[in-house]
Amino acid sequence: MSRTIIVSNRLPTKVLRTEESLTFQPSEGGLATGLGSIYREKGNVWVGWPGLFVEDPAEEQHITEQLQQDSMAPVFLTEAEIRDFYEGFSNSTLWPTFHYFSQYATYEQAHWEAYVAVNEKFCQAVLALAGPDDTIWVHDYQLLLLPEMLRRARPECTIGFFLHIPFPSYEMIRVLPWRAELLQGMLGADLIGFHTFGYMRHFLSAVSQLLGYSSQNGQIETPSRTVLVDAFPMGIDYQRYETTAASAEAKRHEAEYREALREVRVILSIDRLDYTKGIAQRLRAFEVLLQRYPEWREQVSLIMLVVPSRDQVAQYAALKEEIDELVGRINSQYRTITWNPIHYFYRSFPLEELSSLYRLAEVALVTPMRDGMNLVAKEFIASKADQRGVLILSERAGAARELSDAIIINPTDTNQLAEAMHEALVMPEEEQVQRMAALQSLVRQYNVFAWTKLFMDRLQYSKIKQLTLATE
Ligand code: GDG
Repeated sequence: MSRTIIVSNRLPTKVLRTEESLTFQPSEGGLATGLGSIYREKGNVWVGWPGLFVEDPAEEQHITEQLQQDSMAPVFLTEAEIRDFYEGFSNSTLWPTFHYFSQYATYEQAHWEAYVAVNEKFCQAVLALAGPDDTIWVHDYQLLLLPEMLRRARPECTIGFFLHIPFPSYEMIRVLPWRAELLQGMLGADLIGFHTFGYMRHFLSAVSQLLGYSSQNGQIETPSRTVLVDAFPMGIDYQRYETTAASAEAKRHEAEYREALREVRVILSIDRLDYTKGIAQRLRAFEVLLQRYPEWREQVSLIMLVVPSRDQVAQYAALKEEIDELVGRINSQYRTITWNPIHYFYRSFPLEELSSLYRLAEVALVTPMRDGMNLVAKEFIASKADQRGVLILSERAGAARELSDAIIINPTDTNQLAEAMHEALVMPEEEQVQRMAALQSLVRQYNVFAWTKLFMDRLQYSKIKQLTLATE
């Protein structure tokens, strides 16, 4: 019987070490939910790093056995590997380059070597499990070389690859010293998926200009094989957000917050700490709103959640300081005894509280400089039972391709963003409902389960096509 193997940098369960014991904490992330129904099926497995360093072989054995019971296979990484492969090549070379922040990118040979070695380590872990007829679905920018490594060892396997971040223009990719190896690595797959057609077009162009392989209708001819490329915009577990937002607990939290805020209207902002998310620009735009429209002072507050992330990387620490300063400056200038312009939280919240904030907010600001998709935009939409509320969305988030009923803005245009906030705050209810209803029907239909099925169906199709071409 053929099986499906999911591979990603992190497992959908995080293992934490406390003083005397280990805890296994399942992730609530979108990917874990979407692929949950696949990897838990009999015989299937998810391969990835469990999130902690292990030196004791007995402990390694214990963790492996525990994870195995829930269809997971760990790849253990050392501290040096996390430093050079993860913080180094993945997050200091690929992440900035793929998000058009090349000024932040470093090009270290040692980081590249660690990246190759860790992709090889993942390859060995998958090969220990994979038979010749199996289907392997590899995820994201940390594992760009893995499809080709697997292909060499298992030529008959069905291999899919999905990139969760943008694929940038050829002009960005050509800067990377290891550009050809990275593209060749991805081309080991039978099917390569992106969030949008724009990213797919950039990929086809890079492959053609750097490797000389032509393509037609999303089908690349390499000297040895045909590779299909397509767009699969990722969705969320709509029902989960809808139900959680309607739960008694979410309503209770909302009532509590409402009481504390009195009549003040709420604009919401939720992100991981990342320079790609446009957090500082958003704060400046909120300041412009307060300057230009004094009537909103004491009437509107910005609730801003920033979830700690990658604070070992220098630019992230600097961004944190910039945000602290901006919030401090704006609050000290405009606050009154009874009103706080910005409520800023640097920590993560449980889902029920997140849902109550989605309920509470009249406006959501999702204004990244670049974002592969952005799931916060979709979660806000799913949480709006009464269909009131306005989404302000950056034209450079993948989600903007689908969510055209949002107010679409250019996140570097501070004036436009401030005007969009004003427009959202005065938007008639009828228009809000009209827009939100359209957004909801789209996000409900193209949920994460539809996304998974679409990709898996297309992957099986790509293999059948490959076999037909081979016998012709
Ligand atoms: C990458 C790509 C692409 C946030 N704060 C809390 C919390 N969150 C959850 C949100 C959302 C998730 O984190 C963030 O997902 P995004 O899609 O917005 O962004 P990335 O983490 O950068 O993800 C992105 C995604 O992959 C999928 O392909 O869309 O473009 O960069 O689900 O709700 N969750 C909880 N508490 C918080 O405080 N529980």
